Amino acid sequence: RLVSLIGAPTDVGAGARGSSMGPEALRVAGIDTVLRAHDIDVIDRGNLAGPANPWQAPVDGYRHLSEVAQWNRLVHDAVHAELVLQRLPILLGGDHSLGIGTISAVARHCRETGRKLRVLWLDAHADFNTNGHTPSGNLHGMPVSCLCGYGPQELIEIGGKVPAISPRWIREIGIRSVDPGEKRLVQEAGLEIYDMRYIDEMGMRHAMELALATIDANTHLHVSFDVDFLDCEVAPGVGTTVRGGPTYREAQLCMEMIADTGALASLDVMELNPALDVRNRTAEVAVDLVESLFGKSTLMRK
Ligand code: DIR
Ligand code: MN
Ligand code: MN
Ligand code: MN
Repeated sequence: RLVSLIGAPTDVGAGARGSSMGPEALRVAGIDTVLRAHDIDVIDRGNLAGPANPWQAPVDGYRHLSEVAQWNRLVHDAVHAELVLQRLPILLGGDHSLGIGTISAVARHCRETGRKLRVLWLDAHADFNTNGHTPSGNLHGMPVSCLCGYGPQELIEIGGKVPAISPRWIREIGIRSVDPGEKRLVQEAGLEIYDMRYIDEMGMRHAMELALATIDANTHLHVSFDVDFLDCEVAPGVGTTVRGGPTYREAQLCMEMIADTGALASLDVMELNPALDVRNRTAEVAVDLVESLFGKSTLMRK
């Protein structure tokens, strides 16, 4: 298998500074070495170079809209180029607003190649705000709504088609923080959400069985992994921790079940914030989970 690492060192979409150091922390934790140990051909493309963080207040409910758009155009082009080369892109974030760039590229490539797209959004947050609902103006709270066509023109049109994706292609897992107006939006859009209550009651296994149920041989599976998906005891190095997330083992099971589909074709690792981490522990956990996504298992798999 062929994998390309793309660093996007920015925090322009976030409310805390520091996710701009995420790509290097994932490299320090050995993401390339770990993948190579699984017989994967890994190329590290280095980092994209976008605008600096001007650290300004929101305008019309959006903070740093033009910087977020510039970063996402760079990400879109870089991710699409890897897909054309038939390589599996791993976007090393960077804040989660960059999911607009990766997923718009993946959706475009699926249109061009006639593949079916499924997006697994692993997150504590639904990331479905609009400028009228956001409590913060931070665009990392809006990538899913932008991809579904609700958002500013310069973000929703990045993939060349509006909307870039249908809400029916998305499965959100691990959700436990949704803002008041955002709750109504996800309901209206009909997003399929396996929140923490569902996982508590039914178990990660059942949630993932349903979330993966419509994947077939022609499916491109994109995983957008916001590291704050994990319980903050396991993963303190993120800007917006929310208590009560999946345990280490629940997260491993989630990744192992995704690996078993054999459909994983692109990946984001987002929101890692080394400035808030403890001796790079969160980066190491993230790399460990990525290893499971690429087929690490305790015993021989049947
Ligand atoms: C909150 C926090 N829902 C907001 N969002 C995210 O500001 O929109 N934190 N994505 O990671
Ligand atoms: Mn293409
Ligand atoms: Mn989040
Ligand atoms: Mn997120």
